[in-house]
Amino acid sequence: MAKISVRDAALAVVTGITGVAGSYMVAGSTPAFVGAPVTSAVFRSTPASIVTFSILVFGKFGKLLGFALALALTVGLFTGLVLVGFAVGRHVERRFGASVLTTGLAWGATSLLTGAPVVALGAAVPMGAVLAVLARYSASRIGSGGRAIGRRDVIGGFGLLLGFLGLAFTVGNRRTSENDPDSTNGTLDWRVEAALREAETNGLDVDGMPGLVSEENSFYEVDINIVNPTVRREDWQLAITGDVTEELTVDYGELTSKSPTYEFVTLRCVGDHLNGDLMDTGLWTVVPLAEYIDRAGPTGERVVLRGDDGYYEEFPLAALEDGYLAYELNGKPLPRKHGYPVRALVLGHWGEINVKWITEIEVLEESVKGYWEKRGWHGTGPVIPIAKLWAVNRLEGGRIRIGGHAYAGLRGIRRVEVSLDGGSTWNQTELSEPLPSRDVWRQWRYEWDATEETYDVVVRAIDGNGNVQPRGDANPYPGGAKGWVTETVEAKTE
Ligand SMILES: Nc1nc2c(c(=O)[nH]1)N[C@H]1C(S)=C(S)[C@@H](COP(=O)(O)O)O[C@H]1N2
Ligand SMILES: [Mo]
Repeated sequence: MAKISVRDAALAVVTGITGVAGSYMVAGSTPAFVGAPVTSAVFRSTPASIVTFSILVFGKFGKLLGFALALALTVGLFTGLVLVGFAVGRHVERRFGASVLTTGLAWGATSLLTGAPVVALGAAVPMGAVLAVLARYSASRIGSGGRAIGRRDVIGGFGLLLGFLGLAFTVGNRRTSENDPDSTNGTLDWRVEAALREAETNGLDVDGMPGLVSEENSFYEVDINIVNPTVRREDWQLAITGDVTEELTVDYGELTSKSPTYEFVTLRCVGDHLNGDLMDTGLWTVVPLAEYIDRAGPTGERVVLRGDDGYYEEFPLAALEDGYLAYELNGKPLPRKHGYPVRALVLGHWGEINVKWITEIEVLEESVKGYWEKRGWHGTGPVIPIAKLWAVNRLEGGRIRIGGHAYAGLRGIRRVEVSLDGGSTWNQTELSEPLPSRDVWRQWRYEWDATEETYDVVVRAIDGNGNVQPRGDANPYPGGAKGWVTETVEAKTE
């Protein structure tokens, strides 16, 4: 095997970067971007323990880290292709042999990975162009020495590369937002407006505490992939299959021809830390699933819900008695990252069975493991009650006001109690008026005159059945964090 010169390697890396950038430029953050299948392959093949660790320890940062790794791998893949092109191109008695060959390879590989041959040209053409330019620097062919590259060439080349990266990033981002559903036109339905107003009125006033309804943009997001699917309304279909008397499909037109209801539903990820923020509430436009399930006539007792991203979760069919298909969030089309055009909502359960971009409900007779359960999680059941401490206000005259949100799924929140002495004595807190939904959080607030310097504050929820929030392993893995949120509150800030 011929040795690869440093120069060839450097040229190959630059060409590889150009290809990835070119792909992003035409595809944006959609499945047609060459980084999408590579990132999903990386996530899927990463050992469960590492995925879990990076979710729990790094949170969003872990996702970014995974993305950076996958991008590097994609660049590596393209770089390899270019080197193959160089090696073979050496034997091609044409000046542009290597460029043509490499362009073809890059196009083929990208098409195969993304299944989008036309968009794949976005990766291949810029690579070919770079190589064609580089070929001019070569006396005969790339990969066989050629004219020495001077410092000015290198600086100029870097300038061009950076310029192209900037352009690709900007244009690609625009492509990404073109794939977001249009939520700018149209006015909110009056029922949505009324419900949102009620939530606004019910909200307790504590500085820095989130409202009773989360903004679409700040609503937490957990996905198995970095790049989310792009499903068009016109193409969306839900199939009910498996152990049923009659398989059936539902499309978007049929779903939205039903008169919808509007439900406040809180979602919480089983991976949420005790006082974490993987918990949010939306006002969802929904259609009950029960009618469709009944029509299909299930003969099994388990279901698998599948999403367009390859995600799937399995749980008892009975949970779908409180199951919905949701197609709007806060009166606007579901954002792409929350499952556009349609997602499942299963009241009272951990977030993970609320499958986004839902495509199939398969009824089964026997149970199988879902995506996260294969990775050791137990997140398909009802949520564990939680009271969060999300805001501390120091008021005039040495008064302290604290507040947060409490959630217990379908059991509801009856009380939230606060201890100022590490859990020896307990005080009742004020609760926000309940919203007219069955599976929604409440806010709590507590105020006192500070006479001491520090307080060991502990917060706990009591659910609608009178059960006190359980204590136990505070680690969210595998079945959700157990315990009471505690925080040392200083009367004065230094
Ligand atoms: N198709 C699909 N659905 C999914 C997921 C996913 O990765 N893919 N993540 C699940 C998890 S773990 C949670 S906690 C919720 C989060 O919903 P959100 O991102 O809209 O907040 O979606 C669930 N539904
Ligand atoms: Mo989750």
